[in-house]
Amino acid sequence: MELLIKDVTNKEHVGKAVTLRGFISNIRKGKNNIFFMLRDPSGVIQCVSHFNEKAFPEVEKLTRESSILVKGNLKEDSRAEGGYEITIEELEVYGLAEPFPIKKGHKKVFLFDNRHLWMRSRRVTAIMKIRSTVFEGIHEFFVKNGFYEIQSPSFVGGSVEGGSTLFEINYFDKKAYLSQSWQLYAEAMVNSLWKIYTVAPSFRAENSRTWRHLTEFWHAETEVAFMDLNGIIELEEGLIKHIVKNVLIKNQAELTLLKRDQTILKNVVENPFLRMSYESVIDLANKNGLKLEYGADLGADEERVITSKLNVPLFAMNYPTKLKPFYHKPDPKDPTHVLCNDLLAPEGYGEIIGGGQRVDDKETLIKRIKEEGLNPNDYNWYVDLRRYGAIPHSGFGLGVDRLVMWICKLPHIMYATPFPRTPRRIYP
Ligand code: NSS
Repeated sequence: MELLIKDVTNKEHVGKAVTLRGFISNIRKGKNNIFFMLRDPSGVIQCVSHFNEKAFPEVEKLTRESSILVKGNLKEDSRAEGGYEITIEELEVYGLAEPFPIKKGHKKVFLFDNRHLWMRSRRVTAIMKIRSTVFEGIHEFFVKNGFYEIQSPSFVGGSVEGGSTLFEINYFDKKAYLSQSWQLYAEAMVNSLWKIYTVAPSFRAENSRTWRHLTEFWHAETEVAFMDLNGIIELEEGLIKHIVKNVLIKNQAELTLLKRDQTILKNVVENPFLRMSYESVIDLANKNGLKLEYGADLGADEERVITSKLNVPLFAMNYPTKLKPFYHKPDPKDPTHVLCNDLLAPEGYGEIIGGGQRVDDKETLIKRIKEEGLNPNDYNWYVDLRRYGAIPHSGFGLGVDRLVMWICKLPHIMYATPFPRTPRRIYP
């Protein structure tokens, strides 16, 4: 079995020959020896070759980011990072690297232009490991709770989240769009499967260019039959708690490397989330210095102010109907508001989830579609779902990149995703 650095850096292997593959992350050539750090997905280890013992002409040619196989004797060395060192006995070079373009102190644009190389840095690797735990946690949570995983198409004929962020594409002789959300299809599939989820990319032609918008983002969505707004809020809270708990258990090394203060993450796992009506959220914003009127929409800037002093997430509930898409169910007690929620992450991050209860009667749905200036005929199949045995149902969508950004406390969503897509960036 092939071993990684984490598997061999223990007392059991000291004094024995170990074989490792990896990349050279740091190299120092002296008169009598060469030291370098070998890096693999699990960590780094110092390797040394003393010229007086056994000469390796290949060693002298090694460069930063060359890929190699090393065989040598493992010993403890308290001066080396990680506490161990390998004295090289055999060496094989897979690829000798040209001078590596990435050095300390580069600006953001240069780093994202070289994202394919920058990926190898320890910081980016740590973020991607946390991201992996987040995806694992999503699947684990839904599977454990008896959900079916099911997919919807990415080529679609209409909008879910408003026309302004639709990506239009040529689809032979027709117009088509890239999916903004699986939701409308989920509402069809929920009638047979009752508890469903998906994890897939969604697309938005967002020109807002904020620190939290991508044009392609990963969307974890769920839809549940016979569930109301309160039920879906509990499900959201359970999911976020499960994911954050998993990260705290599995990613201590990465959170430490990122210097992430874990107090709030622990709070999130241990304490109930806050719940507030839209109006109370506006009041809270105004207490914190904003001057918002009832009816104002909340964007990145407003949510930053609202959440910057929170230490658990906040459910902002029951928004005015005109602020939300047609599929939200108007509150029977006050139809000027809908049974929706946005989950706002603390520490200034704001919305990570949007969801709520769906319109379940045909007349209201057609009326709401028209009010949004859309043509009900384009949504015939969706209206059908209210013609043939409509049921109460609810769902939500979690922006996974936004969640990773908050968990890692990153300054921009681009850092949270491997190869970010924004209005300005499609390379590499
Ligand atoms: O537009 S949402 O608020 N809601 C929906 O798409 C619903 N149709 C989901 C559902 O009920 N099945 O988007 C959901 C989340 C939102 O809270 C963000 O966290 C994320 O998706 N989102 C984004 N992340 C990154 N970039 C962009 N542009 C983006 N847009 C939404």
